[in-house]
Amino acid sequence: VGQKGITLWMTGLSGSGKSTIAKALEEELVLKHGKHVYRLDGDNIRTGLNRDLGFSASDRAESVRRVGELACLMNDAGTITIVSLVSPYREDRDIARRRHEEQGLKFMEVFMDVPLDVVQDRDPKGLYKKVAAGEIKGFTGVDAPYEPPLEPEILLPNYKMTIDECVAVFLQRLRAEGVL
Ligand code: GGZ
Repeated sequence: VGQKGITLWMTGLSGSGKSTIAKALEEELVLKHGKHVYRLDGDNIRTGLNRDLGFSASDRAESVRRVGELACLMNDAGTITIVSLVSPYREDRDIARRRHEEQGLKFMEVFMDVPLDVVQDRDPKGLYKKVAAGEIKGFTGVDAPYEPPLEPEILLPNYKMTIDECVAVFLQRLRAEGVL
C-alpha cells in the first residue's frame, strides 16, 4: 500500500536542461497525478548537505555518493525522487545504481544527450563564456571529463524535443514501471 518510489537520475552537461525538465516533470506529477515528488539538484544540495564539497573528481564522487544515499532513503519512503546532477563519472553513477539495486529500489539513469556545442551556444548562465575566458577551470565537458552513460534507461536528446515531449517520455516509462 502507498506510493511506490523510484529514482530518476538525470545526468548531462551544464546547460543540458536537467533542471528545466526535472521541474516540468515534477509539476506534472504533483499537479496532474497527485504524486509525492522531490528534486535533488545542485541548488538545494550544494548549499547544504554538500556545502563542504567543490568540483574536484573526488569531491564530485563524494557528492554523487551522498545524493545517491539520500535518493535511496527518499525512494524507500515512497517518493518519486528526481536527481539532477552533472554527475560526470560513470563509476560514481554506477555506485548509486548498485546501492539502489542492493535494496530493491527502482532506479533509472536518464542521459540528457545534448552536444557540447549546443550547450555552449545556449549558455543560459554565461558559464561557458567564463570558461572560455579562463575564469573557471576544470569545467565539465571543456577541461574536465564527461563520461556519458553506456546503457541509460532513458536517452533524451532534449534539444530536438519540446519540454512536453520530454515529460511525456517520463510519464510513459513511469507507467510501464507501475509507478503511475
Ligand atoms: C561543472 C560546474 C563547475 C564545474 C560550477 N564543472 O549549469 P549549472 O552550473 O547550474 O550546473 C553546473 C553545476 C554542477 O554541479 P553538480 O553538483 O551538478 O556537479 S557534479 O555532479 O559534477 O558534482 C554549473 C556549476 O555547478 N558548476 N563549476 N567546474 N559544473
